[in-house]
Amino acid sequence: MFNPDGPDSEGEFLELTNTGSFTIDLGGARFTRGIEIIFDPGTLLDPGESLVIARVGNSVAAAKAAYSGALDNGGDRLTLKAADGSIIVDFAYGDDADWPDMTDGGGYSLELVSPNDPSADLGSPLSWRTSHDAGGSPGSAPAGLRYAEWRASHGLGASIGGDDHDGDGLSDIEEFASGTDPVAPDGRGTFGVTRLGDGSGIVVSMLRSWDALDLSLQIEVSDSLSTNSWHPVDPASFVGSTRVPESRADLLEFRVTPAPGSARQFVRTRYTVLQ
Ligand SMILES: [Ca+2]
Ligand SMILES: [Ca+2]
Ligand SMILES: [Ca+2]
Repeated sequence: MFNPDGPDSEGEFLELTNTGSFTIDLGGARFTRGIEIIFDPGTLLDPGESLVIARVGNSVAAAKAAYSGALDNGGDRLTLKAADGSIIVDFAYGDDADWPDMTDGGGYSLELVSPNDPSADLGSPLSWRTSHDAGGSPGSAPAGLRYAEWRASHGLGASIGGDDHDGDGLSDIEEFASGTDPVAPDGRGTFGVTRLGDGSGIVVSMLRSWDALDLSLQIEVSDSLSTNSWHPVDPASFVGSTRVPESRADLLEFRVTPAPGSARQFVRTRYTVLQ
């Protein structure tokens, strides 16, 4: 939470989670960019455990340690180094239009889409989402359902790729992504296309439900539809994500323009359930 809707000195926080399988000793580790804190000796983080830190004088109940300095409201680079000087994490977040709009003073926190993915690019706005609830979830797991839990909650068995239980044209996983009902025909698509006013291409949009926890969305493009021609769209084409409260989802938008010299471009969405 880099820019809370109240005073930054009270509401800012940062949550560190050990996603590995060994206990981490943070004693002597310190942030060398962005904020200032040196962790006390004996600060251990077990696998799956989280540690919330917040500004000196904060009112974040879950905070276990305090830092000086601040998470800049205009974006910041954060570097955490271990006691031996090796870099644990180093990335920059931003507040431009391609970063989730409600996290920049709107009362919501930035949360990782796939916190257990060590290859996630923390500097990319595509790796982050708006927190499920206002205030974020410092010290507790994010709200929502994993795909298997969501299927079970609707009485569906194990997933078979391409399932469309209610036959409404939306696959089960697309219903999970968009927050629609997989056992009742909805008849509303989640994939939108708008032509750019200057004719240079299109904007592709799709919903990502607040409740979908372990889901990755990717836009892929092709100029021929042949199997090997599909490739992920350039991350720079990500326009941003906007909250759509009536759908309980975020609307993700990508700008897609045909490659120079190609007459056609095809676009598809790939949904992946994260491990
Ligand atoms: Ca701030
Ligand atoms: Ca369906
Ligand atoms: Ca449905």
